[in-house]
Amino acid sequence: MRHFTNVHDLGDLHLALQEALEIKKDRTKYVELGRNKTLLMVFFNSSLRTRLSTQKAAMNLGMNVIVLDVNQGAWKLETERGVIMDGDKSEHLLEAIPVMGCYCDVIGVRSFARFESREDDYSEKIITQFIQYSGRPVFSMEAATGHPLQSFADWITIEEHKTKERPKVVLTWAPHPKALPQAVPNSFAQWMVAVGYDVVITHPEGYELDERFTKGATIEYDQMKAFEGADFIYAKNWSAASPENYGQILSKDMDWTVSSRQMAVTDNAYFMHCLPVRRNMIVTDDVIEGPRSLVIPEAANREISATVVLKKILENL
Ligand code: AN0
Ligand code: CP
Repeated sequence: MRHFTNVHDLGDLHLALQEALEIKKDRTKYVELGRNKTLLMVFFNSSLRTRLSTQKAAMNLGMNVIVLDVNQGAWKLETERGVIMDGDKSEHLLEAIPVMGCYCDVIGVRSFARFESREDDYSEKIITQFIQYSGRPVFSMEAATGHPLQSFADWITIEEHKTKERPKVVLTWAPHPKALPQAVPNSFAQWMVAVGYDVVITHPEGYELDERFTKGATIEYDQMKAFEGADFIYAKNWSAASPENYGQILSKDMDWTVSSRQMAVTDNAYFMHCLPVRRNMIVTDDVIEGPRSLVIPEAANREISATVVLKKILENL
């Protein structure tokens, strides 16, 4: 594998899952693979889990790691070509990217949707430029429209906990005070369909996700109906994805907050969320603290998904 921005980059998914379970038993089994190789992690946005788990994954593989927080200490970067740079931005991404490539062997990029233009976000303008101009393998640490390292970890977590061959997995929208990207729900829907689960997505009208990610899933606008018989509930807020309302908040309806009321109609479902989560907006205290909550095992599996992805990239260097 050269670059990783999508479930389809990983190749045979079931082999990848076996590798993940093998690595989980012996995390440093491939510690020689990354010796004298350097990972550069570039963050345009905040992170707790991705930062720590990806660095840990690189350490499992014996790599050296450099972390760059672009907005804290680096020059402000211009991203548009053709701009007269007489404002506050001192450097252009078109120089910065190849320079970054000089100091490392692999680059991880976190660059959220900016909500300035749906076209720019959905063409993955920033991470695509890293792929084009860095000369290095690039992987997504959450880009504008996807967060595949998260979905891979979510999949590992479901495989570890499922009791049915083909569980019912429900992705539910939940309210949030700020406009959030569609990256996590996009990747989750796409990954869950790709591995063949029974996938239902529920959200208020207007929150339809792009079909390129949801094809194969069932859309159900009635949240209670969607939850019936579910084995896994995956909550997430996202802002509107449609061209007409792109990036807007259309609802803050607290009836959608996941509580014991909805969990009661599931088949004793597990609760999942990628974190960070706002309690009593997305999910009530009792559900996230309850015995069926998987939020911590999911986060733990981020180290595993990142180790598998980095291993595959290193094997192809
Ligand atoms: C981000 C998002 O919704 O995409 C990161 C989630 C992993 N969340 C926030 O910005 C709160
Ligand atoms: N789930 C996740 O990616 O968390 P961070 O934003 O803290 O990295």
